[in-house]
Amino acid sequence: MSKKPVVLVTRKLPEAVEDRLRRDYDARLNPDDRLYTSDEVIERASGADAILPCHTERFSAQVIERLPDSVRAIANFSVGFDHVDLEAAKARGLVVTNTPDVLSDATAELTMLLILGAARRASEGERLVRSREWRDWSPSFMVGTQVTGKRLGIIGLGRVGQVTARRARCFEMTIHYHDVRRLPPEHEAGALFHETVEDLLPHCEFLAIHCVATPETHHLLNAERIALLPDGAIVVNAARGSIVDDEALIAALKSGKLTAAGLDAYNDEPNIHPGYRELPNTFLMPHIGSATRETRDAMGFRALDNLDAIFAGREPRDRVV
Ligand code: 8YV
Repeated sequence: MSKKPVVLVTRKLPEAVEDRLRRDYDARLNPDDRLYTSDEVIERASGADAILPCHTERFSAQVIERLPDSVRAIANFSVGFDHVDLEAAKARGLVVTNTPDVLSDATAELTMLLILGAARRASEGERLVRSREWRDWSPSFMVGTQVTGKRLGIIGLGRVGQVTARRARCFEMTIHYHDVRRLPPEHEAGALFHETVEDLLPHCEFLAIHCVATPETHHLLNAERIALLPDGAIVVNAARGSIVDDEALIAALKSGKLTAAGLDAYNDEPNIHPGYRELPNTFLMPHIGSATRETRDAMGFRALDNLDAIFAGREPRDRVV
């Protein structure tokens, strides 16, 4: 019997996924789910054929350069791959894969939670009830923004963006979007395309960020662009923190330019900008977009399908490099 490929798994994965890993691979698991440093990843990858990491491990050019020669592939347990220097991976001849599609429903669900939580002041309300500070009811108590029937702008109408649009239509929202190019009508499903972000923003009573984090989208939502949003708009981000300029968003939330923000992705997670915590008009989640049992299983199986293909000499379905 031929030797099973050795796979370094950096985080604890769902049981069913680890069962399959143990069955088909010589799996180096992380039962304690300890966050490895880059040095530890490099060390533990000694003799491994592949690494199955999460977005919590960074593969910079320097890390990739120091990976043992045995490593042929990085099969990510994530749809995002901004934690991997793709140029360096390509130069090293590494195969890099991700897990698209399977987390679109969960992430769009979370986006709706952010929209509703930010609009209906869920953080404030929850805090009041839990702290026993809720004293009274009055017509002016905890009045928020209605979601139904509003205009939702989506930056990045990809897989997750399209599901968010579908869910938002159940709230009778009108969808506007910007993407690098206009989508075919079956994917637009009636969403109104805007050639530039600047064209889109004035239409957005709500703005949802769903684009990929790249050098081009770094701080895409900055002070100049926030100024183009209608006064009182609500911004949500379940994509990546780097797309937002924190200082600009916090200033707009403080000044009242924006009514609220719902965030699940931040710069420098988990050490987020302290300004977000201090504001009453933020609804903050700890990067749990894909955190459902169903989706986490599906992400693991998708990463394993990619590994299976690589070791069978087939093209993996989700190759990004
Ligand atoms: C995941 C995500 O939880 O898949 C992604 O890109 O941002 C999250 O939903 C995480 O990346 C798992 O590694």
